[in-house]
Amino acid sequence: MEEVKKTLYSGVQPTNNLTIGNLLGTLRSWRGLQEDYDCIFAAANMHAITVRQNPAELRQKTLALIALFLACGVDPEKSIVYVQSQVPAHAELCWALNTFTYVGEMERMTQFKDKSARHADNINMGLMDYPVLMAADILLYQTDIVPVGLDQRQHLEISRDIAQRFNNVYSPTFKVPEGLYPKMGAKICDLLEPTKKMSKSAENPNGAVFLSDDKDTVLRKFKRAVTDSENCIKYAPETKAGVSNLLTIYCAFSDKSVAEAEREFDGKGYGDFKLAVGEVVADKLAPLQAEHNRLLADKAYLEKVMADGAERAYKLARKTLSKVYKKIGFYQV
Ligand code: AQP
Repeated sequence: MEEVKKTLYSGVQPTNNLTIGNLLGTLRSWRGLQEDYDCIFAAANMHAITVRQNPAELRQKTLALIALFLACGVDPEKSIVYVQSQVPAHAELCWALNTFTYVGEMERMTQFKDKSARHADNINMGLMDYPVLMAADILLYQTDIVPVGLDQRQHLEISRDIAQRFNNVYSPTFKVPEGLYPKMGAKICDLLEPTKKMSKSAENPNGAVFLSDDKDTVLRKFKRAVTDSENCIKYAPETKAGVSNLLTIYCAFSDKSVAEAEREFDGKGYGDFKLAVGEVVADKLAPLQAEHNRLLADKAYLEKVMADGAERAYKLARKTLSKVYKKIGFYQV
């Protein structure tokens, strides 16, 4: 008998340029997870428009993100790779789930508060509704597991709450998903402000290492990374945020433990340490960049992957939506 695998869902917004935070927080685990789960990976372009985007750029970045998924080892024959807006059920389920979500809890979301402060001229309803759309993304596919960075934990908790509320009012309809956070790299911080998360839309691009950065740029950014005046390479996130962040990045990219890295740099200065971190990151990014560029040159193939993925996702999503519509009392076509 064929083994029934659990379903895994994750998405990334096609905004700005992706950082090593996005890679370590979620993307790089995807290749291996495909072996154990039925995976669905989305370019979350409906989430992206909660902040104003240039249309041509959004289209280009969406295609580039699909290429990046594949460059990271996602196999479109095994996993579903698609663009969120090509499956209308996301918007439809989001609307229904809005009626199970309270304004007060959306106002308390950390990301909403951060993004409202950064985009004070455009605090739109979509920005506030972001977690409900994310709940719809996950719940539509009867997802068991959601691999994400720690910044998304609060949103995942809300997805679970919404699923449970709906299930309690009607009858079991949605699976209640679990988060999967990487052991190393669940929260990569900004190189210049190491108590804040590294973000693709960072105000100062020198604080973020982009997946497209060339070796010189990577080395320069690590050289300027904020540390402290102790000249001691130890992992202590509470008191040595900068050094601890660099150690995390080093360990995640070199597959070494923190203890091994601390021993390796025992007695060395921050200059040598930062250079070593920069080298390991740049060396790991180079083949990824080459594969990404190779894939980007084949637009027809990428569009085919998107079309096939959308078709497969559409069928699964429709099944759940139809179940929901039946329970809430909607006529269906
Ligand atoms: N600094 C980070 N450390 C670890 N994981 C991270 N993720 C994001 N930043 C870090 C994880 O990357 C995935 C995709 O993120 P997203 O595209 O949904 O956007 P985000 O979480 O809002 O990330 P950014 O970089 O801050 O994007 P912008 O600036 O566009 O809002 C998620 O799994 C996330 O946890």
